[in-house]
Amino acid sequence: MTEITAPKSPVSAEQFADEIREQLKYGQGVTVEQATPADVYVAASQAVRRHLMDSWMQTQADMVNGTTKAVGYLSAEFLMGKQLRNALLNAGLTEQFDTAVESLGFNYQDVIDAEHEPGLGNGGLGRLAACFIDSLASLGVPAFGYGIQYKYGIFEQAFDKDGKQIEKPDYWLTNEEPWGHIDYNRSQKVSFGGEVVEEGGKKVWKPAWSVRAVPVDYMVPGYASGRVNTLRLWSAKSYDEFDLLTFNRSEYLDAVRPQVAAENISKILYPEDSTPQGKALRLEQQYFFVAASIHDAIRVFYPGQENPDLTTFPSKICFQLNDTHPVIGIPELMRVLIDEYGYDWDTAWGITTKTFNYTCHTLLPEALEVWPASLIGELLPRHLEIIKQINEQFEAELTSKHVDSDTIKDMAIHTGDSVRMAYLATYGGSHVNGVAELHSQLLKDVTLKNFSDVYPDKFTNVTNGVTPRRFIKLANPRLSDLITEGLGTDKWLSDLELLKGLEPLAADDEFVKKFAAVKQANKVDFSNYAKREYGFDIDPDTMVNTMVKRLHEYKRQALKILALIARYADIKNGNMSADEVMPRTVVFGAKAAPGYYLAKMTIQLINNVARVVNNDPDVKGKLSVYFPWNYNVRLAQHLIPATDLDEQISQAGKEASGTGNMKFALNGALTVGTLDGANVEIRERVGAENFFLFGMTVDEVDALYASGYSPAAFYEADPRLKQAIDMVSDGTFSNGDRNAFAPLVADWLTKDWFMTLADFHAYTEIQADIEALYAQPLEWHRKAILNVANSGYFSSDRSMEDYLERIWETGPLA
Ligand code: 26V
Repeated sequence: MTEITAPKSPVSAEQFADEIREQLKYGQGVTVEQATPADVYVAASQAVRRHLMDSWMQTQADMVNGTTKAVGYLSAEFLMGKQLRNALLNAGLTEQFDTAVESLGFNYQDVIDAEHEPGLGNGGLGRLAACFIDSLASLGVPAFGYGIQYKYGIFEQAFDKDGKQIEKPDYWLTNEEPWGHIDYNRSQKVSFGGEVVEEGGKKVWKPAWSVRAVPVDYMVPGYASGRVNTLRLWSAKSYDEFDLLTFNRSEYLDAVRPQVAAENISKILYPEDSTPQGKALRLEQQYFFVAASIHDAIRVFYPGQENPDLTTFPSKICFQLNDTHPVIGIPELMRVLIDEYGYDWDTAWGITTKTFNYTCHTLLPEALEVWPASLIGELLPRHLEIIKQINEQFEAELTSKHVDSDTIKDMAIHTGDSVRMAYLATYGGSHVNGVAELHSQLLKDVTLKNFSDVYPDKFTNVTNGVTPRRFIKLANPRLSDLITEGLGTDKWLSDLELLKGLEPLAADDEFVKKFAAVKQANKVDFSNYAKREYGFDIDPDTMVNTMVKRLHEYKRQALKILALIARYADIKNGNMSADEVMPRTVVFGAKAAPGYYLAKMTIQLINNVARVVNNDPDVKGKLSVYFPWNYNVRLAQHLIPATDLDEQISQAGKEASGTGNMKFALNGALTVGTLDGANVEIRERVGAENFFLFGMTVDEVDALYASGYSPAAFYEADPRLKQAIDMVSDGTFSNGDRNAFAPLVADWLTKDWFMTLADFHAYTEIQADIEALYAQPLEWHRKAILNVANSGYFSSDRSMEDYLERIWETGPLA
């Protein structure tokens, strides 16, 4: 007997159909006959929201009235993905929905497809935030996600006829958006600019202009917890009235700053995900959502109190800083406590440092935000003063700890015209964590070494995780059913370590065959999806080999494409006999930051390699390459379950964690990867024999740099590499144009900052192992099962437990 514990609402399909009908009538004013799938989507969403409403209100009440500390996850990005299926799952209404919608005369997939995915994030960092709030709700921990409701999310990617990326605005709010509740009555005023004056011995900030931060609330339903938390995304609105105060000081232009300027603040998500550009608007965005959130938390936890005792604030809520983006919250809380509530500096500092914790998500030095002090001074003059004072206190503290003066200089939070946000976050909070063991170690040893020497106890690790609800249950229903059958229970969905119970089944040929059949059916599904959405002809009987992630040099899509070209040349030149070639379909998905020249050129190269390879009869049936445009959460949910082999091939020491790697392992793909980020831990858990490891280690990378890396030497030494690069420069993939990819080739041969050429040989060597295993399907799938069975650790529920224990010191509501 299989034990089923998934939430199941007592509401019948007929009742739910009536609710949808009613919602269509009273919400949208259409009859079922008039309704489109998009109407039904809105109506069904509103209906399911009603089912979650009591739990939502109860959770808020229990949070405010109880004594359990809440978590405020401050993040500039929440990459939520589509909401309807997830809400139905957690409300226990999935089956009723499917039946109800069909009974109303609609295809349920059409209704699901009518939802436009909110792309309010760039990649891993934003998706992680979404997984984390899902897990907090599922654990019953009171939490807010605090962020920005951008009007335009991450751009929609298209390719032009030459295979170049073009970016189109993603206006995701064109159609009615049933999930966000705009709560005008709980707006916050956020101010900017102006000056600081002394009044009666006190510093008083006289801002020049203000915007209204309007909260848009999204339900975050937990799985089987009966709890519903809130994602509160702030939207900027202008105040229609003049700011009379400013106006009287005759700063006429400031006072009438056009409405658009105010509303620009939440207009668009910045599409760079590694190189901060130091743009004023981005700093405005950061301050905007953080200031609104801090005031909101005070309003929520001290309702109606004129003079709240804010020394208790750290026992009500702790704020997690998702990377440096919300770090301006540290001086903001200081300002609020001192200027608005009259606390002295030391009391304010005690409250602030207890309230904040910081997660670092990178190892690339250029991704650590540094703001020009002059810009902060212009936009937030009072905050700059506070930052300077924090820095003075910090330097005095270091001196008293006998840190030498050179080191103190290196550690300065404010120096010259720079404010280093990572340093401010490290000093101004209680804990700092990296996102995988290797990453946390490198933070301590390299990136934040001085800080870890002085404050060793602040540093900890929490390895990332992903939510099994979205990335297994919703994305891969076939595998979910098989897991439940294999384990005899569906409890693994809230306790993912139970997957361990599948381990013995890897030795059971019957189970392995069922597992293989699931993968095959997913591949057929994906092939149909790719045909429908992209016009691709993917052969589901080939190995599906996927590389999906942002396009960045350090992630080394170039390594994959060069190896692919080498393989193409081998087949074409007859270096491999037909039966030696394991047919492969390589699938790429990646967006490049619009201003990232080499990344965009890499996209163009991949598209052109795909064009040439896919049209060459000599390799037909052996090798094909597809690059579905606009990789997003929806595409991930289709592609990951259909993948046999996943690529995690970043240069060692560069990928902080990766979370795609976890999603693939949990869906029964094998990984080819380097010892980087969470790959290290995945390999440890699934077993070295079930992971295709290649490439230099962090130490080897460092040693090669130190000895003077010459990519040209690798080019000369490896004829296959040489040929692959030569084919890029001789016009093979650019209709004879020898210049098309010249900048890319020049970079490989002279700089190759991430040592693609140095790892090329090892990467091509490991392919033989991969193909030898794939030629034995039963053995391949056995290993895939062992990946699933041993990846339970990578649930974001476990990540949340680790944060709760090591950092937040709180837990579920009673
Ligand atoms: C930086 C910037 C800078 C300027 C404007 C926009 C923007 C947006 C995001 C970022 C942060 C980049 C850091 C990041 O995304 N890190 C990724 O975090 C994942 C979750 O922890 C992790 O799995 C990836 O390895 C890591 O690259």
